[in-house]
Amino acid sequence: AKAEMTFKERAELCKNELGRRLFGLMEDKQSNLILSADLTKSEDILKLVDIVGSKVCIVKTHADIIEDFTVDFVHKLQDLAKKHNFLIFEDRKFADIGNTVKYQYNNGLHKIIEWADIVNAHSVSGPGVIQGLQKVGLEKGRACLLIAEMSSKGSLAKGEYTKATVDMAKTYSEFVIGFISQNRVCDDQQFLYMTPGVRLEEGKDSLGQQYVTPSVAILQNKTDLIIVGRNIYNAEDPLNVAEEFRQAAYNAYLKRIS
Ligand code: 6AU
Repeated sequence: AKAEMTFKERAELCKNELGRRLFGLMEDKQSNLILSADLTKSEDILKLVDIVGSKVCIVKTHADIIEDFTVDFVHKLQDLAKKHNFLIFEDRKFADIGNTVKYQYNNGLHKIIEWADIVNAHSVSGPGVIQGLQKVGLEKGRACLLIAEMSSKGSLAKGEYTKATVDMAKTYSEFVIGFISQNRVCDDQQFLYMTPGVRLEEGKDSLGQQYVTPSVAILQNKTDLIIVGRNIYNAEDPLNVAEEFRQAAYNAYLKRIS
């Protein structure tokens, strides 16, 4: 079989500048680990991110679960992003018509456009969602991921829905740099495939979340990055566990390209 391309080689195929930077950053930092910092107090998030920031290429937020969200929090998060060299991904899951998502991205309390390098969107409403987002995002050098598959039990994002999502990404590849998916949903190497629902042991939670291990995600299902939340932020020693995930995910990638 033909050897797989490296992240740095794939960067050349990516049509979005931020996407190219991310491919490079992953190889430079030897990290294809994303921290999902799903805590509800800004101080706790900043503390966690300062501890594990050196191990991850992206920190993912859910701005709408933070009880004391302020511009000051955003500035501190951006300072940490510079200090540790990671990108910021707001997991907003836009899912409305283009005109509405444009406002949700640009306006409101969170002003996501001002601080999130990357956002994600559901494809359920059709290409208008991307058109709306890229109208404000492209000129600011931002990028977007489409949710092609979900980790949760009974997800409707499968089959034809997943295929149509891939087609949408190909049409808008200036702004769409990849997917949230459980599998390598297409063989196009310009895209990044990011997998949530990852733990050190397979299993599930009580609300439909389903977990695979880093090596199942990266080696078996051939995705590129793992997204880890609870298994890191609930750990007694988040730094140690993050390093364990970083090694497991990056070694799986190295094995795949060798
Ligand atoms: O590791 P966990 O289960 O604590 O957290 C997983 C994180 C959560 C979810 O909102 C998110 O990943 N997520 C997503 C994303 C990133 O879009 C999609 C999905 O299918 N499953 C999933 O868990 O912040």
